[in-house]
Amino acid sequence: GHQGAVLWFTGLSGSGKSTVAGALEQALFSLGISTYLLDGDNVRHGLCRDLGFSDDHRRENIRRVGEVAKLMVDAGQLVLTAFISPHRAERDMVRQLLDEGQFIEVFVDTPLAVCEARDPKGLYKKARAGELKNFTGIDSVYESPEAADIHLDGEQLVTHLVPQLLAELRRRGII
Ligand code: GGZ
Repeated sequence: GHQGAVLWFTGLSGSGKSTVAGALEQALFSLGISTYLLDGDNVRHGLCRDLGFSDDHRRENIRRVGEVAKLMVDAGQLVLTAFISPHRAERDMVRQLLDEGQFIEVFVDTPLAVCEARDPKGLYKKARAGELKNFTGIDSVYESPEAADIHLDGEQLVTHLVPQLLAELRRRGII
């Protein structure tokens, strides 16, 4: 069995949040541990379809995701979330919603230049060209965690990062 908790991935667009969270989810599945991954793909098309990328809308996005994650943790789920979540205040707000030890902030620390070179969806290029406004890291803020529970080097391969995460989950008694 496992304890309900949220692994809250935060980082820039292109940092690897979704990739690492997805790979961790697969590894946990192989261990017989069920998880649920909340990310922009399943949230911004439904629950948060009315929200864009202004600071206020990002705040509301994170507030809603935090409340949903809390409900799922109350139901005993191990929840993974992959949102930029650029503001320290909202990440701390979600931490306050949960019990001590149930909120695990994971900083996927990938330099902006590396994210921009990866540019998997061509969004940095559009942002630099002024075709996409309020883009995180270009003309919208990203506040790096000062004391993340887990600090990942986003330039490492997932084959290195997943075992690191599994070890942290074991150490905390989550799995
Ligand atoms: C940042 C944007 C923007 C702007 C669209 N700024 O790399 P992606 O494409 O797949 O992930 C990004 C995603 C960010 O949504 P989140 O819900 O994680 O953001 S937040 O936590 O700040 O609410 C990116 C895409 O949406 N995207 N416009 N202006 N990312």
